[in-house]
Amino acid sequence: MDTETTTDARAVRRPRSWIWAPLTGIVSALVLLGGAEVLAAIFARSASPVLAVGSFIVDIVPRPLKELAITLFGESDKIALLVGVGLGAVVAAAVAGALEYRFRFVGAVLLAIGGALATAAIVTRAGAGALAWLPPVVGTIAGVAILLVLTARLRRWAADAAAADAPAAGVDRRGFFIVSGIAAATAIVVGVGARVVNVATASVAAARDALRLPAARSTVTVPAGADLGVPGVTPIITPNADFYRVDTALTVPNVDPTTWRLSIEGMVDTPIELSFDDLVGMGLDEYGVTLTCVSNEVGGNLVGNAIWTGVPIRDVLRKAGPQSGADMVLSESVDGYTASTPLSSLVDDNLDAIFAVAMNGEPLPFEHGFPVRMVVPGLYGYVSATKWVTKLTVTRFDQAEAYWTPRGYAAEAPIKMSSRVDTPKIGNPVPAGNVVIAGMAWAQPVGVQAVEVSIDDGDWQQATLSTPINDQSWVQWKLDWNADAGTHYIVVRARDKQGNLQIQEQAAIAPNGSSGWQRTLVTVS
Ligand SMILES: Nc1nc2c(c(=O)[nH]1)N[C@H]1C(S)=C(S)[C@@H](COP(=O)(O)O)O[C@H]1N2
Ligand SMILES: [Mo]
Repeated sequence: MDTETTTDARAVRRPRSWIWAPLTGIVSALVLLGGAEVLAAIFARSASPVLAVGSFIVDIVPRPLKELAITLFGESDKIALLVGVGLGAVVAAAVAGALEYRFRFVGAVLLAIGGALATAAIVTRAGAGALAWLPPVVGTIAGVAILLVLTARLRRWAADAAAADAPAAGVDRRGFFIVSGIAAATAIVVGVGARVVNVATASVAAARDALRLPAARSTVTVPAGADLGVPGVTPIITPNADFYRVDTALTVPNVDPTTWRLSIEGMVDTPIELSFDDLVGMGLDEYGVTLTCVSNEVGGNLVGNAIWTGVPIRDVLRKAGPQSGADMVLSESVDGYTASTPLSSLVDDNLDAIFAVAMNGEPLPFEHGFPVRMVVPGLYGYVSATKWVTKLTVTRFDQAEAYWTPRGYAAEAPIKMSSRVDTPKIGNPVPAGNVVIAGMAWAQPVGVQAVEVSIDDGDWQQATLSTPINDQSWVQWKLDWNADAGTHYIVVRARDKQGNLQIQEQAAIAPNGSSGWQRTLVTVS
C-alpha cells in the first residue's frame, strides 16, 4: 500500500483529516499556553497562566468532588485535578481543530473563547498584577493564528491529493508537518523553559537561606518528662519535615521577605503597613502551640506541635487601633486565601495569638507559610493559621466572609478537645503480657487535665500524662495493660482543665470539626 511518506506526485495521499485536524487544535493550544508562559515569565513574574487557571478550577470545584479527589488520590489530589483539567483541555483543543477543518473559523472562535475564559480566570485571581491579562491574550492570538495557518496547510494538502496532476505534490503535506512540528516543539520547550526559569529566578530559597533572625528574647523550655519515651507514640515536638500540611495552594507561594509587607486596614484608626524588619524588630519570643486541622477525623493525624517564634498579633493590631463595633479579622494570604478570626481571640492578653516567622528554630518552611504566618492557640487552622499572610482587615462577621465559609464550614471554629491511640496500632498484633497503650491528647488553649481509657467496655482507667509544655500544646498519655490473647477494644477520652469531657457524640468534620471517642481494635497474640 502507498504510505504518506512517499513524495511521488501522483501518489500523494489524502490527509487523514480525522487525525490531523484535531492535531492542529492541540498544537494551537500548546502555542497558546507556551506563549502565555513565556510572556508571563517576562512581564508578570511568578504568575503562571496555566497554574492560575488550574487554581481557579480547584477553587470552583464543588466540595463533594474535592473530597472525592482527596479520598481517591490522597496527597496527590491536586495533581489528579490538574491532570483531569489537562486532559479536558486536550480534548477541547482537538474538537476545536476538527471543527475548524470542517467549518472555517468555528474552531478559531472556540479557541478564542477558551483563551478569553482563561484570561478572565487569571485577571480575577488575587495577587494578579496589572499586566496579568497580557500573556493569555497574546497567547490566544498566537494560538488562533497558528490554527488558521495549520488548517490552511492541511486543506492545501487535501487539495493536492485530490488534483489529478498536482504540480507541488508533497510540498504542502511536508509543509504541514514542518510547521506543526516546529510550533509544537517550540511551544513545549519555550513554555516549560520559561516556567523553570521563572521559578529558579524567584530565588526566594536563597533569601530564606540568607535570613538571620534576631534571637528570641524568651524561649520555651520543654520540661523533662514532656516525652514519655514510649515506642510508637508521636514525639511531643513534631519535626518540620513531618508536620502535616493543609492548604489550597497548587504551588507553594514564593514570598520574598525583603519585599513582603503586612497591611492592617478596615475598621482601624490608622491603617498601617509593616515590613519584615519592622515586624521582627518588635522583638521575638517563642511559643509552643499545637495546630489542628478541622479536617482531622477522630484518631487522625492532621495535628502537630511546634515551637513557633513570633510577635503577638495584639501588639501589631494595637498600632492600627481596632475600632469599636469590629468583631472579626479577615486575614489574607498572598495567594488570596482568607480566614476569619474573632477579633477577641487576637487581642486577648491571656492568649498568645502570633505572627510566626520561625518553626522549631528555623525560618518557616515554604510549605508552612514563609516568611510569616499566623498561629492562634485553640482555633482550627482554617479560621486562624493563615500562611504567607500579607493583609489583615478588621471587620465584622456580618460584613465579610472567609474562603471556607461559603464552602460549608463554620465562620468560627474553636478546636474540639480530642484524644487518640498511637500504639498499639490496628493491624499490628502485639504479644500477650505487658503492653503499653499510648497516644496523644489536646485541649488547647485550656489544657488536658486527664485521659481515661476503657478496655473491652470495662471501667475507665486513668492514663499517665506527660509533663505538659503548656496548655496550648498537646500531651502524651500512656497506660500499662496486662493483655490476654484475643481481640480487644480500646476507647480513649480526655478531660480538660475546666472539667469538660471530650464530646462523645460523633460528628463529621464539616461544618466545625469532628467529635466522638476513638474506639480501636487491638489484636493480642
Ligand atoms: N494561605 C493559606 N493558609 C492556610 C491555609 C490555606 O489553604 N492557605 N489552610 C489553613 C488550614 S485549613 C490549616 S489546618 C493550616 C495548616 O497549616 P500547616 O500546613 O502549616 O500545617 O493552615 C491554614 N492556613
Ligand atoms: Mo485545616
